[in-house]
Amino acid sequence: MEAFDIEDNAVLLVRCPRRGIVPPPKIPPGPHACVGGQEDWLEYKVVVLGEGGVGKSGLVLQHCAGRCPKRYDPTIEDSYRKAMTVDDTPIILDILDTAGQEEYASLRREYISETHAVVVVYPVTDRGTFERVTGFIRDIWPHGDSKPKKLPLVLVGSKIDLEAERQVSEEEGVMLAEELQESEDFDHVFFVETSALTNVNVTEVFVAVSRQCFAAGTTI
Ligand SMILES: Nc1nc2c(ncn2[C@@H]2O[C@H](COP(=O)(O)OP(=O)(O)OP(=O)(O)O)[C@@H](O)[C@H]2O)c(=O)[nH]1
Ligand SMILES: [Mg+2]
Repeated sequence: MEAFDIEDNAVLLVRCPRRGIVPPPKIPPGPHACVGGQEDWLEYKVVVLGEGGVGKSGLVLQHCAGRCPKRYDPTIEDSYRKAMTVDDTPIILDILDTAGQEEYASLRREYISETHAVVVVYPVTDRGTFERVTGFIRDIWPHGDSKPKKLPLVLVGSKIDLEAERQVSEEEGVMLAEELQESEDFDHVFFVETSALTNVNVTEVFVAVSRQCFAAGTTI
């Protein structure tokens, strides 16, 4: 992957239990805020999806706050805003960390309809989850329209620090990404393996998302 640059003063702006109920705090005006006519900033919405416990929050928190909680605390819905510079372009990613628990599954289609890009996570330590990825995506992807929505997709194989427990090879991840790409439902599919715990390839996920969004050409 080519070089990229994350600004030291990139900001974590929002963490709220239910978007829409707790309003995000006002972004302070300044060179790293996308308010008050800071038109140079591009802003994209990204939704992070996957079954419960696969490592979505670890990934998002490592990227936005530089930490991966060891204790499992199931998410209902958390929203973050993270500024970074990718390919000399300052951007803000509006990242939605979703619930993997089945009781919230009905919200997933709604998220897809409102986003610019999707990150889908499975742990390399769980073959069952990996084998359900295609079905999981098919369930939430828009169907039935004469022109289904095409979105960029980043497929993430998480928890690679648990190498001794690995059940899914990197090659299988690559093959799944290729199959998804060939299905033509996606604008672009990027695959990467990560560890949120040891901070491996976490930034790469969001750089890839940003580049896919640049390529797609739409912003908020
Ligand atoms: N070893 C290891 N553990 C991880 C990693 N990422 C997350 N975990 C752990 O896996 C458990 C679940 O991680 P979460 O990130 O909370 O999972 P989630 O996908 O957000 O789960 P839901 O919010 O219920 O959908 C936690 O105990 C984390 O500490 C990782 O990269 N490596
Ligand atoms: Mg979570």
